[in-house]
Amino acid sequence: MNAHKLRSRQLILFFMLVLSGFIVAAQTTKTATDAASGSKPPNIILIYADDIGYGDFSCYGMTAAQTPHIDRLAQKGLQFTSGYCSSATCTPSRYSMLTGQYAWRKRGTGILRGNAAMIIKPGTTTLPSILKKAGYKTGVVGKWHLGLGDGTRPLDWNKEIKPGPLEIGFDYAFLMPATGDRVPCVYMENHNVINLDPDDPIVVSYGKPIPGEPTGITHRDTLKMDWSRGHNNAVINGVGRIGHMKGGTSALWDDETMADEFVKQAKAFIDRNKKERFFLYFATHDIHVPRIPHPRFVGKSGMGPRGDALVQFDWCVGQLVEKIEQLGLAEETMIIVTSDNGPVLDDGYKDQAREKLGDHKPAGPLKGGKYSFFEGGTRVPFIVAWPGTINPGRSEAIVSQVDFGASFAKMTGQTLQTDAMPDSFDVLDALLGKSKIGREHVVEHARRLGLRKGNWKYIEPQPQPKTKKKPKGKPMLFHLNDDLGESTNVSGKYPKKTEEMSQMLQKIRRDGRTRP
Ligand code: NG6
Ligand code: CA
Repeated sequence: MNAHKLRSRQLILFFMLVLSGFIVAAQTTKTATDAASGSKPPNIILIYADDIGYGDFSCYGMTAAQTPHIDRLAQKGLQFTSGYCSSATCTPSRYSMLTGQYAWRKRGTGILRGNAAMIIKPGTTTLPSILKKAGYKTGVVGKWHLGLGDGTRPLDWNKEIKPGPLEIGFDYAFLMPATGDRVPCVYMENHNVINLDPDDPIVVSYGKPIPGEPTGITHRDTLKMDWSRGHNNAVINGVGRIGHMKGGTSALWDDETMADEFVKQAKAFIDRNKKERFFLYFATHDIHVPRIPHPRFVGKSGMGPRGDALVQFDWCVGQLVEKIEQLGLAEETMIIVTSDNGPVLDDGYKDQAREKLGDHKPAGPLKGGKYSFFEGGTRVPFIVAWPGTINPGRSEAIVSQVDFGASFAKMTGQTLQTDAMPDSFDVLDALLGKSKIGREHVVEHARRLGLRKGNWKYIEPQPQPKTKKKPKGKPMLFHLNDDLGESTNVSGKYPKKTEEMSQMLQKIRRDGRTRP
């Protein structure tokens, strides 16, 4: 063999080595993705209930009515007893879940009006943007309530509206823009209101009434469901709402068929994307007020509209599970069911939620509910099912919805940048039932902040106006093992523990982040 031939052989060998190196590297990356979960990352359906409490499903102790579809899902999956949303109301919980940042860190993330600007800036790392990066088709169907548009000018509902979900990581959106009790009472698909007649444009006002339009005050005796507080501006479909609205008659939603519509749109999204990996954020209106379920659910719970809306929610869950099973995707799909905040009875309409409650305890053994810094405000039902991968059972691990971002980044083989999702922890092993330990602590947010660490729960004293020197009121401390119902404040008995928790919460505030 001459020197030239030898050199070219050496060269070929060298290239083969380099090439095999690449193949090994590529395989390592792929296995890294797979190794995180033990198998290929699944489709994800995140079913997000509105105002459903810790005790509102039969698998979480409700006996007054049954939620068979949710129970079946829970039997196939992991049922968490310490699963949290981040705040005791809707907008901040949704903000935290999608951005991985506690909402109380950011101004303007309280309950939004129906014409508010979007509070998540395009360019922010979000739950959908993480999954989109991993190749998922991402969609949102249902309640948004995170604002729309950039706030530079008032929203014009008759034109294209941007930015919205499509600008922060979703490929598709079918929305109720704010809440069921807020105008405009129309559906949007991607950037536009649907079924709108240009000759009957939508006018929305969150200030003055619109002259000539009926309101819940002027036409109170015509209402299908009377209001108890607020909810007396525009009358849409015989129900008083928050905010004034005129026009858009052909685009108005129908309250009774809203759940059916969302299920239909969710199924269509799944059908369109069944051959690829998809993430569906399915945010129901149920069981928020006004509670006007379809007639086929009326009377089914024996607890009036609130209970009937719960039965309707259970039906929605059953529909999506069935769809996935029909497509043969059960073992490739993770389904999560959880809620945006704790339960409430009278939330502004006379719908007999209290009168017909009987013995049912919407927050189960917990104290408080929606708007509350006690456990009932933010500890919510939390079910994660992925047949074939997650072993069925119960988990006491502390997990929060704010963790979905970091956990699913891990599941799809991604590393979050340091400044992204500052409060999102990777608790994937806990979500998959491989670990009994989730996060060490979680901040609970209502009017004040609470901190749960292990089985201790601390609630800060009422913040005082800046002019006063020292905060008035007392901090609260509970030991949840002995006192899950937060009935006995033991801060006097454990002053050191109280101080330690207070310091810790102050540090969490100061640091601007909790993820290392
Ligand atoms: C309150 C509303 C309540 C509900 C809540 C938001 C009144 C009197 N109360 O201001 O009905 O809409 O806001 O709920 O108007 S949430 O689940 O979207 O946070
Ligand atoms: Ca809510």
